[in-house]
Amino acid sequence: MSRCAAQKGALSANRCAWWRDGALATAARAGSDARPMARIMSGVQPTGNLHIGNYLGALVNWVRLQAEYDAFFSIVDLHALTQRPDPEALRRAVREVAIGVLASGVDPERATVFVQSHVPQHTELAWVLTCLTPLGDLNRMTQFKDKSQHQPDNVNTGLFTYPVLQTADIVLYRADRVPVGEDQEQHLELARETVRRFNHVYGETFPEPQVVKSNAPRVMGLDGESKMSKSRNNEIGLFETADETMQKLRGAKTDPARLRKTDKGTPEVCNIFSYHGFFTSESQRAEIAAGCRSAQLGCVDCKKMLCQNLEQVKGPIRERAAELRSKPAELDAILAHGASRARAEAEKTMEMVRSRVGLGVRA
Ligand code: AQP
Repeated sequence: MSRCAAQKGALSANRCAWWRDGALATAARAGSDARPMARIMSGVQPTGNLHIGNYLGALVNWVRLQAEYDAFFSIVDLHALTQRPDPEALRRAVREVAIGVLASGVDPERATVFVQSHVPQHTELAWVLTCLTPLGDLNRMTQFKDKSQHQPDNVNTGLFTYPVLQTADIVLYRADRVPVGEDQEQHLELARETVRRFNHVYGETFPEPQVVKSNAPRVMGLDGESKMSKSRNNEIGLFETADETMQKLRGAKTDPARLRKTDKGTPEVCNIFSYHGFFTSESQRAEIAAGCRSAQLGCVDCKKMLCQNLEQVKGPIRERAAELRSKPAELDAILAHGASRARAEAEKTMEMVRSRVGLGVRA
């Protein structure tokens, strides 16, 4: 049985053929190898604890897409070096993020889950692409400007060339699609431009990766001012207990008009109500909105409801994570298997790239 049929058992033969034909056509156009399924690639940085922004903006999508695509998901530790983490903390974060990815439902039997630095071809390709990327293109990247402000004492070159490494991450696997949050769309546009430039200079090599938009492209942080981030101390952690979350929610901003419980509010301007949009049923949301407008429902009660609903999602993830943590050898085996498959695919690409750009001995 083909991998396509085996993995997508429930899908009809026609649908399977559609995927295969689409992927073959893309591969033929790009001059790459024939593949039975279209491919996606995405990554997450081990820069701290995963939060509900990462979960809603990325992981939910990954779990959905792994059934439809040949999926490559990476814990991008080389990117995390741009924040100069403590070495032990980085090693720990790599494992914790991998655990979070798996506990959220990514299935290593379906998707290739691996650590970026276990595949040295990422840095090799990044250098080739660096030499093709105009300085002006990187100067326009807003994430570089944001991060430079956020870490003014460590504005390193890696932070500046981050989108080039990200492009290498994607094209190394000749990915057709890339699921990302809104914050990464500018980088994706740069990746597409780089692919066009490479194909123009050296001949058709890579497919142009398309963005797969998430249903939660930008989840705001608890400060209500910037997007939820691992490194901004404004997150609701994916592994937090209900008590820990409630502790954070108590201090979180709501509608500024609601200074007292008797003040009437506007749910649409409340950051907490925006989280209800992801975790609360429509009927309960309607009740909360009415209670807020009429001042029948206080902010603390609204936060308690959110905490309960969050726990419905976080509780099972926390349990699966605890189980994975108790079996470190199993996690090592999953990551070793993922790295081995990723390296094999990456090397196929690099053989082609080296030959096209004039490195090594021509076959
Ligand atoms: N707040 C968010 N809302 C929606 N999606 C988000 N993502 C991150 N934050 C949000 C998505 O999660 C994936 C992995 O992100 P990342 O770890 O590679 O880098 P990031 O976007 O820089 O995430 P953080 O949490 O903000 O990390 P730090 O603080 O280290 O910079 C991506 O698909 C991203 O879109």
